[in-house]
Amino acid sequence: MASVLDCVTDKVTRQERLTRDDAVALFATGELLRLGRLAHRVKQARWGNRAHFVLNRQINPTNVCVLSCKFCDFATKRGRSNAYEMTLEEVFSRCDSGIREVHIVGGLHPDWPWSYYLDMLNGIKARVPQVQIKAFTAVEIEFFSKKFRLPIEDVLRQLKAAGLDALPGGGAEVFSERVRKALFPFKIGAPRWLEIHKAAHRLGIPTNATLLYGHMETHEERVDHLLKLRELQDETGGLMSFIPLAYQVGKTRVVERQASAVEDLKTIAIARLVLDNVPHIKAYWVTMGEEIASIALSFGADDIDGTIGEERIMHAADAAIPVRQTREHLVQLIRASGCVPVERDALYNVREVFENGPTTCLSATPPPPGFAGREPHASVGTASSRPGGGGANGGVAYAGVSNGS
Ligand code: V47
Repeated sequence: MASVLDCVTDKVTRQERLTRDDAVALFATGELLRLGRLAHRVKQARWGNRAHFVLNRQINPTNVCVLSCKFCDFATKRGRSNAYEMTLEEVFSRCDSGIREVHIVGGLHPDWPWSYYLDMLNGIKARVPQVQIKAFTAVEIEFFSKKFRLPIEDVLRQLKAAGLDALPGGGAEVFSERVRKALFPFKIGAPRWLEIHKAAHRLGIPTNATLLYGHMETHEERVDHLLKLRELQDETGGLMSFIPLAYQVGKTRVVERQASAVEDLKTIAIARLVLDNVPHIKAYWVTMGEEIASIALSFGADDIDGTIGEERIMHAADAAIPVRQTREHLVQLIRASGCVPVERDALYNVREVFENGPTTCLSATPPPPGFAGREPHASVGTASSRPGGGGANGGVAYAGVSNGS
């Protein structure tokens, strides 16, 4: 009898879309390596041996938040000992000229004025004009709209005029009303998240999409999440990247243990197969750990995010991984997985391709203190520059995928 992998391999070869039943069955397969190989072949058809990374800096301006989601260790209330609020100068001090992307996600602060956010983006662009700003999840956009009594389109237009280049994928959690009611009842659900991303795409702002997995969701709910994103992408084409975020157990302890490596790899591979219209699948090393993230580059992922610099959301939930990586380490991590490292910007324009270079033995040891992910180019093998090349939607999924395993 044909296995689910036999059927799915045939479909992929015929460039036929996977159904909900296919994807749910793939989560139950025992043929992990075969699933990974198929997803890897689809990734290779689009990106060859390349794997992307970005020199970025993550900024979480405050953890003060009007919401109290049951899975979130990051959010707190004003006046509590762990609460912090960055001044604009503190935000600016984190934007050095060696980075290509700032990624800004924070709590929903009850008192900050609208001008704080606009001044933040304007101020970053004034200081480091070449840096692209990926900022504010759909949940934050909805909050701004309600708090400052502006239609979503106006919020996005004003942020764009101030320097916004893209929206991060957060706030999607998992598109299930059952899970929303249990874990984040006061946060927007799927319909509003999707509407906000559609509005961004209409205004020419590309976005990412995340999935928070490994808590109380079922495989069916994970698949339904992917299908909603595929539908959105069919309509707008504005998604750049899909990022599954493994739930960090921390103190919220919705479940006792983080998702297994097998779950991580299956989620990446199935996302690559189901999201045939989303160009990039990101293995986020902060939540997966760098070892699984580098293996995920052979399971359909083509991106490992970036140097990060300082991350507080997952680290509030006790993520074990160091807070920052050097450019050299990411290059070596990608090389060690057999891929060609490609440095990109926030919009997936190619900046440098590291074609040749030594693959050294890697240890997972954190970089020395004070290393802020900013390395001289010459230190990392041989790089060939292609500024402005590539782009978010390069390549065509499935082309050149052959049958067999
Ligand atoms: O929506 C919160 C998640 C998201 C936990 O666009 C947690 O490239 C795991 O937007 N365990 C925000 N996840 C982060 C975000 C993001 C992250 C990486 C890349 C991109 C991108 C965007 O963080 C939230 C929520 O789903 N989150 N707490 C936790 N304990």
